Amino acid sequence: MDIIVGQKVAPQVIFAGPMGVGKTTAMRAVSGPEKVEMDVRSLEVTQMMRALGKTTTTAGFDYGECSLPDGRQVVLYGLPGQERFDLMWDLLTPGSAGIVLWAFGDRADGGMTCEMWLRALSRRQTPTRLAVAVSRLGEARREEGLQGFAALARRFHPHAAVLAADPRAPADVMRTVAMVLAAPSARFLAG
Ligand SMILES: Nc1nc2c(ncn2[C@@H]2O[C@H](COP(=O)(O)OP(=O)(O)OP(=O)(O)O)[C@@H](O)[C@H]2O)c(=O)[nH]1
Ligand SMILES: [Mg+2]
Repeated sequence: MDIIVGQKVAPQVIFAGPMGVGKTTAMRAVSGPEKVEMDVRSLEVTQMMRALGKTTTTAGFDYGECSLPDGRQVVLYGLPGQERFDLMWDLLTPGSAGIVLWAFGDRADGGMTCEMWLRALSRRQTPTRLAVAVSRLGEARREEGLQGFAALARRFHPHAAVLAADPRAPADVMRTVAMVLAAPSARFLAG
């Protein structure tokens, strides 16, 4: 199949969230061969990137197509996490059926960064579905951690689904995509 970026043959789900959280990783975990990546070598390698062994960053967007276990086809777009590429955020979010916001569950500033993203996504005027996928939440503090992210997410979206997910695990990513598509659509709130 030829790739026609922007085709409307399937619901489109956006992967959003901060740099290094795992948007490109999640895309790779579930996409078939029809995918596009726009990662470039990062000039700046932060301490966090070094710890992750991450040397590239998405400068445009990721595009992938995945088949859910029930056979539905979904088109996935991954946004660049760095704010200097935020033109892509406003370009890609308006047409989507749902947004998965990936968040760091293991960082002190994880909630604050998630709030910054929710505020940026709330620029979208039309209703959409939202799921907040929290990565790196250890088993011990999973419930407590998810409650905090759920309270935050609902300030910005009345029907946000909130779950723990590992972007490296195909089953987790599939579940996240299925959950966002099952969630009710609504307009973003001012927060
Ligand atoms: N230890 C650990 N590493 C993870 C986890 N999730 C993702 N990673 C790693 O974190 C890195 C994420 O990198 P990317 O997928 O490029 O991140 P991104 O969100 O696309 O980043 P930008 O495109 O730069 O915004 C990868 O090296 C993953 O293997 C996790 O739950 N635990
Ligand atoms: Mg990326």
